[in-house]
Amino acid sequence: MLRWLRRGLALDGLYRGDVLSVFRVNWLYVLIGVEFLLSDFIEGFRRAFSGLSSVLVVTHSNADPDAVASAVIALRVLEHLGSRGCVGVPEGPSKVSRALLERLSVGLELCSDNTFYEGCVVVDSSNPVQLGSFKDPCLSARVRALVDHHEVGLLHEMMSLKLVDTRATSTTELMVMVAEGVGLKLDGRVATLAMAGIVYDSRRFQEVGPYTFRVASTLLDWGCDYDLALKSLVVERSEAEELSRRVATLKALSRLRVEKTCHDLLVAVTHIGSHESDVARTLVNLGADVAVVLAEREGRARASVRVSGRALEKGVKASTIAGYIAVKHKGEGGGHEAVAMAHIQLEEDVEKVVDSIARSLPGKISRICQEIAATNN
Ligand SMILES: [Mn+2]
Repeated sequence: MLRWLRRGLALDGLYRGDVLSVFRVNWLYVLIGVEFLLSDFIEGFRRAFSGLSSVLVVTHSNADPDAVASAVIALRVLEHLGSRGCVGVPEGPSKVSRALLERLSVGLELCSDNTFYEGCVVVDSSNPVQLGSFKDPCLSARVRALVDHHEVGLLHEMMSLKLVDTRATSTTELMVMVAEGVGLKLDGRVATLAMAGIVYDSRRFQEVGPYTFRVASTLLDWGCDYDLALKSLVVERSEAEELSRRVATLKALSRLRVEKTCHDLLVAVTHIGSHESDVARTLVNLGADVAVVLAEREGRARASVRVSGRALEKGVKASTIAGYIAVKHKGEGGGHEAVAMAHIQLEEDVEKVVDSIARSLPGKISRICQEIAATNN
Protein backbone atom coordinates (compact mmCIF):
# COMPACT_ATOMS: atom_id res chain seq x y z
CA MET A 1 0.00 0.00 0.00
CA LEU A 2 2.80 2.36 0.98
CA ARG A 3 4.78 1.55 -2.15
CA TRP A 4 1.72 2.04 -4.25
CA LEU A 5 0.98 5.35 -2.60
CA ARG A 6 4.54 6.59 -3.05
CA ARG A 7 4.59 5.53 -6.64
CA GLY A 8 1.26 7.17 -7.40
CA LEU A 9 2.25 10.37 -5.74
CA ALA A 10 5.67 10.36 -7.38
CA LEU A 11 3.89 10.35 -10.70
CA ASP A 12 1.75 13.24 -9.51
CA GLY A 13 4.90 15.00 -8.49
CA LEU A 14 3.42 15.43 -5.02
CA TYR A 15 5.72 13.07 -3.17
CA ARG A 16 9.37 12.99 -4.12
CA GLY A 17 12.06 11.51 -1.99
CA ASP A 18 13.84 14.77 -2.64
CA VAL A 19 11.02 17.13 -1.76
CA LEU A 20 12.65 18.13 1.46
CA SER A 21 12.82 17.10 4.96
CA VAL A 22 14.21 17.94 8.26
CA PHE A 23 12.86 14.63 9.45
CA ARG A 24 12.29 11.48 7.52
CA VAL A 25 9.66 11.97 4.84
CA ASN A 26 6.83 9.50 5.20
CA TRP A 27 3.49 9.13 3.58
CA LEU A 28 1.65 10.95 6.32
CA TYR A 29 3.58 14.05 5.37
CA VAL A 30 2.46 13.54 1.84
CA LEU A 31 -1.16 13.56 2.87
CA ILE A 32 -0.69 16.70 4.91
CA GLY A 33 1.04 18.30 1.94
CA VAL A 34 4.03 20.28 0.90
CA GLU A 35 2.98 23.32 2.94
CA PHE A 36 3.62 21.31 6.07
CA LEU A 37 7.08 20.30 4.83
CA LEU A 38 7.86 23.92 4.08
CA SER A 39 6.85 24.96 7.57
CA ASP A 40 9.07 22.17 8.95
CA PHE A 41 12.04 23.56 7.08
CA ILE A 42 11.25 27.10 8.23
CA GLU A 43 10.96 25.96 11.84
CA GLY A 44 14.29 24.12 11.63
CA PHE A 45 15.94 27.05 9.88
CA ARG A 46 14.69 29.54 12.44
CA ARG A 47 16.01 27.36 15.25
CA ALA A 48 19.42 26.68 13.67
CA PHE A 49 20.14 30.04 12.04
CA SER A 50 18.97 32.62 14.61
CA GLY A 51 21.57 34.89 16.21
CA LEU A 52 24.65 33.50 14.43
CA SER A 53 27.66 35.79 14.13
CA SER A 54 28.78 34.54 10.72
CA VAL A 55 26.83 32.77 7.99
CA LEU A 56 28.15 32.04 4.51
CA VAL A 57 25.54 32.06 1.75
CA VAL A 58 26.94 30.25 -1.30
CA THR A 59 25.66 30.04 -4.85
CA HIS A 60 26.93 27.97 -7.77
CA SER A 61 29.83 29.38 -9.77
CA ASN A 62 29.11 32.11 -12.29
CA ALA A 63 25.85 32.77 -10.42
CA ASP A 64 22.84 33.45 -12.64
CA PRO A 65 20.03 35.88 -11.64
CA ASP A 66 18.10 33.11 -9.83
CA ALA A 67 21.14 32.22 -7.73
CA VAL A 68 21.97 35.86 -6.96
CA ALA A 69 18.35 36.75 -6.06
CA SER A 70 18.11 33.65 -3.83
CA ALA A 71 21.36 34.61 -2.07
CA VAL A 72 20.20 38.20 -1.46
CA ILE A 73 16.87 36.97 -0.03
CA ALA A 74 18.77 34.50 2.17
CA LEU A 75 20.84 37.42 3.52
CA ARG A 76 17.65 39.37 4.34
CA VAL A 77 16.14 36.35 6.06
CA LEU A 78 19.32 35.87 8.13
CA GLU A 79 19.32 39.55 9.06
CA HIS A 80 15.67 39.20 10.10
CA LEU A 81 16.69 36.31 12.37
CA GLY A 82 19.44 38.41 13.96
CA SER A 83 22.34 36.73 12.14
CA ARG A 84 25.17 38.24 10.15
CA GLY A 85 25.65 36.85 6.66
CA CYS A 86 27.73 37.43 3.56
CA VAL A 87 27.70 35.89 0.08
CA GLY A 88 30.23 33.62 -1.58
CA VAL A 89 30.00 33.51 -5.36
CA PRO A 90 32.64 31.21 -6.89
CA GLU A 91 34.09 32.93 -9.98
CA GLY A 92 31.75 35.89 -9.30
CA PRO A 93 28.26 36.56 -10.65
CA SER A 94 27.51 35.98 -14.35
CA LYS A 95 27.48 38.88 -16.76
CA VAL A 96 23.67 39.14 -16.71
CA SER A 97 23.70 39.05 -12.89
CA ARG A 98 26.33 41.78 -12.64
CA ALA A 99 24.29 44.05 -14.91
CA LEU A 100 21.14 43.24 -12.94
CA LEU A 101 22.68 44.03 -9.54
CA GLU A 102 24.10 47.26 -10.90
CA ARG A 103 20.82 48.43 -12.44
CA LEU A 104 18.89 47.68 -9.27
CA SER A 105 21.68 49.16 -7.10
CA VAL A 106 21.80 46.05 -4.93
CA GLY A 107 25.23 45.50 -3.39
CA LEU A 108 26.53 42.08 -2.33
CA GLU A 109 28.49 41.81 0.89
CA LEU A 110 31.09 39.30 -0.24
CA CYS A 111 32.58 36.57 1.96
CA SER A 112 36.17 35.44 2.04
CA ASP A 113 36.83 31.76 1.30
CA ASN A 114 39.48 31.27 3.99
CA THR A 115 37.54 32.06 7.14
CA PHE A 116 35.51 29.89 9.48
CA TYR A 117 31.74 30.29 9.39
CA GLU A 118 29.22 29.19 12.00
CA GLY A 119 26.57 28.51 9.40
CA CYS A 120 26.29 27.95 5.68
CA VAL A 121 23.30 28.27 3.36
CA VAL A 122 23.67 26.88 -0.17
CA VAL A 123 21.23 28.16 -2.77
CA ASP A 124 20.48 26.97 -6.32
CA SER A 125 23.20 24.25 -6.39
CA SER A 126 23.10 20.48 -6.10
CA ASN A 127 26.75 19.41 -6.17
CA PRO A 128 29.75 20.38 -4.03
CA VAL A 129 31.98 21.01 -7.07
CA GLN A 130 29.73 23.95 -7.99
CA LEU A 131 30.75 25.73 -4.78
CA GLY A 132 34.37 26.12 -5.94
CA SER A 133 36.68 27.51 -3.25
CA PHE A 134 33.70 27.98 -0.88
CA LYS A 135 33.10 24.23 -0.65
CA ASP A 136 35.37 23.61 2.36
CA PRO A 137 34.33 26.67 4.42
CA CYS A 138 30.70 25.71 3.79
CA LEU A 139 30.98 22.02 4.61
CA SER A 140 32.93 22.74 7.80
CA ALA A 141 30.22 25.08 9.14
CA ARG A 142 28.35 23.76 12.18
CA VAL A 143 24.88 24.29 10.72
CA ARG A 144 24.19 23.84 7.02
CA ALA A 145 21.09 24.34 4.90
CA LEU A 146 20.31 23.75 1.24
CA VAL A 147 17.57 25.48 -0.77
CA ASP A 148 17.42 24.27 -4.35
CA HIS A 149 15.23 23.23 -7.29
CA HIS A 150 17.65 20.96 -9.20
CA GLU A 151 17.49 17.18 -9.27
CA VAL A 152 19.04 15.77 -6.09
CA GLY A 153 22.85 15.75 -6.19
CA LEU A 154 25.73 14.96 -3.86
CA LEU A 155 25.14 18.05 -1.68
CA HIS A 156 21.84 16.62 -0.50
CA GLU A 157 23.51 14.16 1.87
CA MET A 158 25.88 16.78 3.25
CA MET A 159 23.27 19.23 4.53
CA SER A 160 21.25 18.91 7.70
CA LEU A 161 18.38 21.18 6.62
CA LYS A 162 16.95 20.86 3.14
CA LEU A 163 14.31 22.58 1.08
CA VAL A 164 14.71 20.86 -2.27
CA ASP A 165 11.75 20.91 -4.63
CA THR A 166 12.24 20.20 -8.33
CA ARG A 167 8.74 21.45 -9.07
CA ALA A 168 9.83 25.01 -8.28
CA THR A 169 10.77 26.80 -11.49
CA SER A 170 13.35 28.83 -9.60
CA THR A 171 15.11 28.69 -6.25
CA THR A 172 13.96 32.29 -5.78
CA GLU A 173 10.36 31.04 -5.43
CA LEU A 174 11.39 28.79 -2.56
CA MET A 175 13.39 31.58 -0.90
CA VAL A 176 10.45 34.01 -1.13
CA MET A 177 8.28 31.38 0.58
CA VAL A 178 10.92 31.06 3.31
CA ALA A 179 10.95 34.86 3.74
CA GLU A 180 7.14 34.84 4.04
CA GLY A 181 7.41 31.97 6.49
CA VAL A 182 9.68 33.85 8.89
CA GLY A 183 7.38 36.89 8.70
CA LEU A 184 9.62 39.02 6.50
CA LYS A 185 8.32 41.31 3.76
CA LEU A 186 11.04 42.10 1.20
CA ASP A 187 11.56 45.75 0.20
CA GLY A 188 10.69 46.87 -3.35
CA ARG A 189 14.24 46.64 -4.67
CA VAL A 190 14.81 43.08 -3.46
CA ALA A 191 11.30 42.14 -4.62
CA THR A 192 12.28 43.42 -8.10
CA LEU A 193 15.50 41.39 -7.97
CA ALA A 194 13.48 38.33 -6.94
CA MET A 195 11.09 38.88 -9.88
CA ALA A 196 14.10 39.06 -12.22
CA GLY A 197 15.37 35.75 -10.79
CA ILE A 198 11.99 34.09 -11.49
CA VAL A 199 11.66 35.68 -14.95
CA TYR A 200 15.15 34.42 -15.82
CA ASP A 201 14.74 30.80 -14.71
CA SER A 202 11.18 30.51 -16.05
CA ARG A 203 12.33 31.97 -19.38
CA ARG A 204 9.84 34.80 -19.05
CA PHE A 205 7.13 32.53 -17.63
CA GLN A 206 7.36 30.01 -20.45
CA GLU A 207 8.11 27.27 -17.90
CA VAL A 208 6.12 27.62 -14.73
CA GLY A 209 5.52 25.47 -11.68
CA PRO A 210 2.91 25.38 -8.92
CA TYR A 211 4.47 28.31 -7.00
CA THR A 212 5.52 30.65 -9.84
CA PHE A 213 2.44 32.85 -10.19
CA ARG A 214 1.56 32.91 -6.50
CA VAL A 215 5.07 34.07 -5.61
CA ALA A 216 5.12 36.59 -8.49
CA SER A 217 1.85 38.01 -7.19
CA THR A 218 3.29 38.31 -3.67
CA LEU A 219 6.29 40.17 -5.10
CA LEU A 220 3.98 42.63 -6.91
CA ASP A 221 2.16 43.21 -3.59
CA TRP A 222 5.53 43.93 -2.00
CA GLY A 223 6.24 46.72 -4.48
CA CYS A 224 8.26 44.95 -7.17
CA ASP A 225 8.83 47.01 -10.34
CA TYR A 226 8.05 44.46 -13.06
CA ASP A 227 9.17 46.62 -16.00
CA LEU A 228 12.47 47.30 -14.31
CA ALA A 229 12.96 43.58 -13.63
CA LEU A 230 12.44 42.80 -17.34
CA LYS A 231 14.66 45.65 -18.55
CA SER A 232 17.45 44.84 -16.10
CA LEU A 233 17.83 41.34 -17.55
CA VAL A 234 18.62 42.52 -21.05
CA VAL A 235 22.34 42.59 -21.69
CA GLU A 236 23.51 43.71 -25.09
CA ARG A 237 26.40 41.67 -26.41
CA SER A 238 29.30 43.69 -27.73
CA GLU A 239 30.35 43.10 -31.33
CA ALA A 240 33.50 41.32 -30.14
CA GLU A 241 31.49 38.96 -27.90
CA GLU A 242 29.02 38.22 -30.65
CA LEU A 243 31.90 37.43 -33.01
CA SER A 244 33.51 35.09 -30.47
CA ARG A 245 30.18 33.29 -29.98
CA ARG A 246 29.75 32.83 -33.74
CA VAL A 247 33.30 31.52 -34.12
CA ALA A 248 32.76 29.10 -31.22
CA THR A 249 29.51 27.81 -32.74
CA LEU A 250 31.01 27.20 -36.18
CA LYS A 251 34.15 25.56 -34.76
CA ALA A 252 32.01 23.32 -32.57
CA LEU A 253 29.98 22.32 -35.64
CA SER A 254 33.17 21.44 -37.55
CA ARG A 255 34.15 19.00 -34.77
CA LEU A 256 30.68 17.54 -34.32
CA ARG A 257 30.06 13.83 -33.76
CA VAL A 258 26.52 12.73 -34.58
CA GLU A 259 25.00 9.39 -33.55
CA LYS A 260 21.47 8.03 -33.80
CA THR A 261 19.69 6.13 -31.04
CA CYS A 262 16.14 5.12 -29.91
CA HIS A 263 14.94 5.09 -33.58
CA ASP A 264 14.97 8.84 -34.13
CA LEU A 265 17.00 10.57 -31.43
CA LEU A 266 20.13 12.35 -32.62
CA VAL A 267 23.05 12.64 -30.22
CA ALA A 268 25.52 15.44 -30.96
CA VAL A 269 28.83 15.68 -29.09
CA THR A 270 31.56 18.27 -29.57
CA HIS A 271 34.04 20.52 -27.75
CA ILE A 272 34.87 24.19 -27.71
CA GLY A 273 36.95 26.68 -25.63
CA SER A 274 34.00 28.74 -24.37
CA HIS A 275 30.30 29.53 -24.96
CA GLU A 276 29.50 25.83 -24.37
CA SER A 277 25.94 26.46 -23.12
CA ASP A 278 25.14 28.70 -26.12
CA VAL A 279 26.52 26.06 -28.48
CA ALA A 280 24.51 23.27 -26.80
CA ARG A 281 21.34 25.35 -27.15
CA THR A 282 22.13 26.03 -30.82
CA LEU A 283 22.67 22.31 -31.49
CA VAL A 284 19.22 21.49 -30.10
CA ASN A 285 17.71 24.31 -32.16
CA LEU A 286 19.39 22.81 -35.23
CA GLY A 287 17.80 19.41 -34.61
CA ALA A 288 19.95 17.53 -32.09
CA ASP A 289 17.99 15.67 -29.40
CA VAL A 290 20.85 15.27 -26.96
CA ALA A 291 23.63 17.85 -27.23
CA VAL A 292 26.82 17.51 -25.17
CA VAL A 293 29.40 20.29 -25.48
CA LEU A 294 32.69 20.02 -23.61
CA ALA A 295 34.81 23.02 -22.67
CA GLU A 296 38.31 22.48 -21.33
CA ARG A 297 39.23 24.32 -18.10
CA GLU A 298 42.72 23.64 -16.66
CA GLY A 299 42.83 19.86 -16.78
CA ARG A 300 39.11 19.60 -16.19
CA ALA A 301 36.14 20.07 -18.45
CA ARG A 302 32.61 21.36 -18.19
CA ALA A 303 30.09 19.40 -20.20
CA SER A 304 27.00 21.40 -21.03
CA VAL A 305 24.04 19.11 -21.75
CA ARG A 306 20.75 19.97 -23.41
CA VAL A 307 17.93 17.73 -24.62
CA SER A 308 15.04 18.33 -27.02
CA GLY A 309 11.34 17.97 -26.29
CA ARG A 310 11.40 14.75 -28.33
CA ALA A 311 14.07 13.30 -26.04
CA LEU A 312 12.07 14.33 -22.94
CA GLU A 313 8.99 12.59 -24.30
CA LYS A 314 11.04 9.38 -24.44
CA GLY A 315 12.17 9.86 -20.84
CA VAL A 316 15.70 11.05 -21.67
CA LYS A 317 16.60 13.82 -19.21
CA ALA A 318 19.61 16.15 -19.39
CA SER A 319 20.27 15.63 -15.66
CA THR A 320 20.52 11.84 -16.18
CA ILE A 321 22.92 12.30 -19.09
CA ALA A 322 25.08 14.74 -17.08
CA GLY A 323 25.13 12.28 -14.17
CA TYR A 324 26.15 9.43 -16.49
CA ILE A 325 29.01 11.46 -18.03
CA ALA A 326 30.16 12.53 -14.56
CA VAL A 327 30.28 8.95 -13.27
CA LYS A 328 32.25 7.77 -16.32
CA HIS A 329 34.78 10.61 -16.07
CA LYS A 330 35.26 11.02 -12.31
CA GLY A 331 33.22 14.15 -11.87
CA GLU A 332 29.96 15.54 -10.60
CA GLY A 333 26.90 16.27 -12.65
CA GLY A 334 23.39 17.59 -12.20
CA GLY A 335 20.79 20.08 -13.30
CA HIS A 336 17.32 20.06 -14.71
CA GLU A 337 15.37 17.83 -17.08
CA ALA A 338 16.16 19.88 -20.18
CA VAL A 339 19.43 21.58 -19.23
CA ALA A 340 22.25 20.18 -17.12
CA MET A 341 25.99 20.31 -16.55
CA ALA A 342 28.76 17.88 -15.62
CA HIS A 343 32.17 18.86 -14.27
CA ILE A 344 34.64 16.11 -15.18
CA GLN A 345 38.35 15.21 -15.02
CA LEU A 346 40.21 15.31 -18.31
CA GLU A 347 42.53 12.34 -18.07
CA GLU A 348 43.24 12.34 -21.78
CA ASP A 349 42.96 14.63 -24.74
CA VAL A 350 39.58 16.38 -24.93
CA GLU A 351 39.01 14.93 -28.42
CA LYS A 352 39.41 11.41 -27.03
CA VAL A 353 36.87 12.21 -24.30
CA VAL A 354 34.45 13.53 -26.95
CA ASP A 355 34.99 10.30 -28.86
CA SER A 356 34.40 8.12 -25.81
CA ILE A 357 31.19 10.01 -24.92
CA ALA A 358 29.96 9.80 -28.55
CA ARG A 359 30.56 6.03 -28.47
CA SER A 360 29.01 5.21 -25.11
CA LEU A 361 26.10 7.68 -24.87
CA PRO A 362 23.84 6.21 -27.59
CA GLY A 363 23.85 2.84 -25.76
CA LYS A 364 22.98 4.47 -22.45
CA ILE A 365 20.17 6.50 -24.06
CA SER A 366 18.83 3.43 -25.82
CA ARG A 367 18.63 1.61 -22.46
CA ILE A 368 16.68 4.56 -20.98
CA CYS A 369 14.22 4.50 -23.90
CA GLN A 370 13.72 0.75 -23.54
CA GLU A 371 13.13 0.98 -19.79
CA ILE A 372 10.60 3.79 -20.22
CA ALA A 373 8.86 1.93 -23.06
CA ALA A 374 8.69 -1.20 -20.87
CA THR A 375 7.11 0.69 -17.93
CA ASN A 376 4.58 2.32 -20.24
CA ASN A 377 3.48 -1.02 -21.67
MN1 LIG B 1 17.97 28.17 -10.66
